[in-house]
Amino acid sequence: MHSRFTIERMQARILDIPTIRPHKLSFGSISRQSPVIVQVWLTNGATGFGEAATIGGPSWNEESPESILHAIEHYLAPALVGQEASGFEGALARMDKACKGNAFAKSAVEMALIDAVARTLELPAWQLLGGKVHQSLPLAWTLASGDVERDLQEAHLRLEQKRHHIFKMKIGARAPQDDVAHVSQIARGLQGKATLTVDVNQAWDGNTARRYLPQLVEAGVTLIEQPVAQWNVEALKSLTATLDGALIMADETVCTPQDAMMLAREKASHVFSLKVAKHGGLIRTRKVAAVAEAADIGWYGGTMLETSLGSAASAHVFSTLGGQHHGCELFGPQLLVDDIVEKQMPIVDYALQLPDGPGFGVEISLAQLERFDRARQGLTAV
Ligand code: MUC
Ligand code: MG
Repeated sequence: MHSRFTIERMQARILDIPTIRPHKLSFGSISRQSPVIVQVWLTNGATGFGEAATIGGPSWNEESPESILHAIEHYLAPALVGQEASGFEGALARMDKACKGNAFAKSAVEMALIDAVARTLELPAWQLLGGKVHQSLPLAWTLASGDVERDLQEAHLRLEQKRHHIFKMKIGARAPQDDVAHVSQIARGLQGKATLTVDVNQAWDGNTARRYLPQLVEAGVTLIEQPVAQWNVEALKSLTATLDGALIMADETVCTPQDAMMLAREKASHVFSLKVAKHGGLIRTRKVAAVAEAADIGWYGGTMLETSLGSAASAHVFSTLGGQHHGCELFGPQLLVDDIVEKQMPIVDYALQLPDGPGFGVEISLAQLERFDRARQGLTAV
């Protein structure tokens, strides 16, 4: 039986978009982002777009732009074409049956389905996700140029422009004492005008974290993201129990609702960084958030440095979440030299404003998709 929402066709492509400056993380430096963009067409004539971005190919976790494209073209699209788009849980189940794991790839497809269905109904996506409770969220910026002077310049400018007053520093690439010195210099330079957080991206072992995190707290850091390896739940647990003056946030460790449940049971984090890609879509992001809320764990609106498409989709699901939140970091569009939407989400008084139009409230520029298409640019994997 053909419904109003039958999926007619799906197409995916990799874009390559340079960043405005090198972005340095514990595992390497990136100078371009390579989001995979999915477009889905329904038989009713509606179309929707989805996105999944990784950072540094497959160096943030197992998935890469190339693996995402492959999974979509060879397994996920064939499992869904001819099926019903509006039964999102059903679509997720079909994708799970066709393909284990591959959360990023599934998230891009689910995002496109939600966009297409919401556009058919002329509703913003948040209406299909439980209704919004936030119209805006405080927006962090990441200082990751690797250079103190440049970081401070960026921070001062963004404070002046009233764009950001939460700054996250990416550490873990250098010796821990050098990271402490770098963070302390930034903290002194900002003289209490900003909230400071760090993301170690799994770089430290438990003993290094127990030794150096108190020094970062002393310097003024209040939120510490993924200080130890993804598997090191014991260290996350001991830090959560003993570190005074700052909160421990899980990122790479919390992907599935089962990961969330395990961390809640182990009391191994104060906050979860939520990311649509690693949870496998908007619906599953809500499931992870539900575990957080039930366990009195806070949430943070994380990013994989998506364009305005993935960032707007993330903003829609984050806008529906109750419980304690610590703002968001959907600043990807600002780190890229250009975007794929006609109009970016506004930032007012240090907060990202939810775009309220149909779907995710952003209009894709087909010309920009063409311009950054990897196949057209003749580029290869990172
Ligand atoms: C991460 O691990 O959180 C988010 C912001 C940023 O600068 O890098 C990412 C990845
Ligand atoms: Mg992180």
